[in-house]
Amino acid sequence: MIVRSYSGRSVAEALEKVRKDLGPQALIIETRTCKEAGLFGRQTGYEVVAAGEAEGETNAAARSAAPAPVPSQRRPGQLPLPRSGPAHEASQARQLLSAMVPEQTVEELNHRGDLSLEIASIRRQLARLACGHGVPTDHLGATTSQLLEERELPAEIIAECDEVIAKAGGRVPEARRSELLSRYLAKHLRTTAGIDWQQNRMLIVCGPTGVGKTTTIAKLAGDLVLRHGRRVGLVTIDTYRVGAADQLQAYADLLDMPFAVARTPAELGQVVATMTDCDNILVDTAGRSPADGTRVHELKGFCRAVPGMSVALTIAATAGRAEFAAVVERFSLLPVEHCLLTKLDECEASGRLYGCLRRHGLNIAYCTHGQEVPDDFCTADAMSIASRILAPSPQRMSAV
Ligand SMILES: Nc1nc2c(ncn2[C@@H]2O[C@H](COP(=O)(O)OP(=O)(O)O)[C@@H](O)[C@H]2O)c(=O)[nH]1
Ligand SMILES: [Mg+2]
Repeated sequence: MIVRSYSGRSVAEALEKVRKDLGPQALIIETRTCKEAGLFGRQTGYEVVAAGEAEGETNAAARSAAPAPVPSQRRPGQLPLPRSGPAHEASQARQLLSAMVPEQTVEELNHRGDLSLEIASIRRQLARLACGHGVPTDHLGATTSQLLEERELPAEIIAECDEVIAKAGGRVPEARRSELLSRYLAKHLRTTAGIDWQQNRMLIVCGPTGVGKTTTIAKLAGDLVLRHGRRVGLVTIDTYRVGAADQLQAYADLLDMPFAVARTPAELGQVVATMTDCDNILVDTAGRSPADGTRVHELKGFCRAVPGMSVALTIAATAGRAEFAAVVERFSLLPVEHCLLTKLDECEASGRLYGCLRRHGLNIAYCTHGQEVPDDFCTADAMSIASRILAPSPQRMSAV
């Protein structure tokens, strides 16, 4: 196994050199931009670091030189004990990479344009881990990297933050680093700063039990009536839990709004048809556990019962990674357009939350940050979500 570096004016050009020299099965370890003086005048160039078999190295020889297979008793994700030597590091990286991500060959990467840069960046970070270097944090400094780890920001995003600071070099004063990182992190979140209530006349609010669906509907209704002067009707299809309808009815009475219960999709259609004088109709649902596929399926019937019904998924900011993924997966049966993020006030692992939101690419419309109706609620803002990760101490969301 040999590791070499190739440069070109584009990634494709550098990859072509890799392919010619090491063949199509070469493993790309790193792709980076470079602006070295005299290399390409003022243009940005690309450098690709690739590993492959040396000329004359037979498959048999390569096999005999290969590291011993990973012992089966090693837990998934656990790294092999570090040994030294560049050749060993390269093969170690290769072993880990092939276990974690499907190998990309030069030919494949040639067809993937920008994606190749992203894949190479992930590989670079994994290779560092494999070689015992850990997450790169040299440029972030100990205090910031410790804070990001405490807030459970995923390792690959910490590495990105390190690169952001590295690229900025000495140009950003210490005091503005947090802002720079928050801006970078915010850029990768999808927020819609509320819902366009002219376009989305009816909204059905779904999500797991106890995440705050009913409370959030009351907050939305309060905002629509008190701040936007719209006439709102409330409907619940939550007939599973004793007292569930009473909870929403109490809010409807308080805000002087029409209220109805619908037991079936057909009833929902009828009820909505009677609320012609309402500018907006908000529909509450019973909580569905992510494991309860049948009930989520039932919800599909309600979502389809009325043409033009928009769907919002409510997720608690306190959900762990696995729970978050399970909720998104289960509710993807429904045509979800908006995300309502609740309980931000209870979320300490703001980095973990950020990782989940970014990974699942949800359109976050509103955030809630307390039990008070209608106050503890605001339109979603990517910068406020991102800046929580770098705030010196747990920060309370303030209403926008
Ligand atoms: N801390 C906090 N609690 C909330 C928030 N939203 C709702 N809750 C509480 O979560 C609990 C469940 O709320 P509920 O609306 O009944 O949840 P549902 O089962 O999804 O309808 C109640 O005690 C709410 O007061 C929030 O943003 N922050
Ligand atoms: Mg409820």
